[in-house]
Amino acid sequence: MALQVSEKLKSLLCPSTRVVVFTGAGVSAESGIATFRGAQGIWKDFRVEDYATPRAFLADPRKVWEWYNWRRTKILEANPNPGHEAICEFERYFREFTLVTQNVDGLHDRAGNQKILKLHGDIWETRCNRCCLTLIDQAARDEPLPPRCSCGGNLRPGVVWFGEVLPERVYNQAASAAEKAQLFFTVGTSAEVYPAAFLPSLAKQNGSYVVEINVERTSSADYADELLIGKSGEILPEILLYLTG
Ligand code: BJW
Ligand code: ZN
Repeated sequence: MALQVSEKLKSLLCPSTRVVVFTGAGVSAESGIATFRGAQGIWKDFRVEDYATPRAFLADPRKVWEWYNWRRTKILEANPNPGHEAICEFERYFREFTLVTQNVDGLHDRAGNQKILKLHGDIWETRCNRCCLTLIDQAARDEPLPPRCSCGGNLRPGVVWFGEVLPERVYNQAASAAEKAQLFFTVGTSAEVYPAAFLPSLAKQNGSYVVEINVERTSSADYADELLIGKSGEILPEILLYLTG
């Protein structure tokens, strides 16, 4: 059956609407990348404290790198899905469009989005703990692990761990886009991790029409104007059918 969307949402699907799409791990689930929370989530098998904090990296950088290498390999085996592709079409269609993602997998880049605000960094970046030199990798890192920078510091994955601040400029740009948005999609995120999770409510407080796309209700559903329950790889392509012109 065709997706049912409100008249209000249909009226907003025109090129002049200011749109933000805010994504989380659920968008990549149909590409075969595990989400973090829930029954099949990464945190069921790997404790946050052992892999995704600065303290974990200091305690055992080799273990953390082996985990990121495993995740990099999984991501290389995956491809963008129809949800990523639809979001790329949105960027082409809406004149003022902002993609804000919590995902580090690079699948939005591979789908073709040109401008992406990455709140939690990028798994393909490698950064020196000491001198902040940043490199872009194409694959898992070879031995020795942890890799070393020429300055003698340890290189680390360029992602944002718990207890670390988000890249300030990126977050400010995302917050500003959320404040100005007329239509805000929150897609495939549990909206449990802050400060990213403030964005949908920030948009709502500033008058945006908030649409949640998720396989289940999340805490964002309490204030979303419209809930589209289902897989993002199915719902987003159906929304494309309503774009005019
Ligand atoms: C589908 C689907 C399909 C499935 N279609 N949908 C304010 C209040 C409370 C706590 C805090 C606060 N401010 C800060 C905190 C602490 C902390 C935090 O938020 N803790 C909470 C968990 C309680 N935040 C931080 O530490 C952040 N830093 C910070 O605040 O700095 C300031 C500061 C510093 C020092 C002291 C004090 C303050 C940093 C957060 C970094 C998060 N990093 C991670 C790991 C990234 C690297 C990596 O990948 O290795 O980011 S954690 C992980 O969660 C990852 C994600 O980006 C993030 C969000 O997860 P996401 O994307 O929502 O995934 P899931 O799995 O949760 O949800 C998937 C959803 O998809 C589900 O809803 C499914 O139903 C759905 N779904 N299939 C559609 N096919
Ligand atoms: Zn260095």
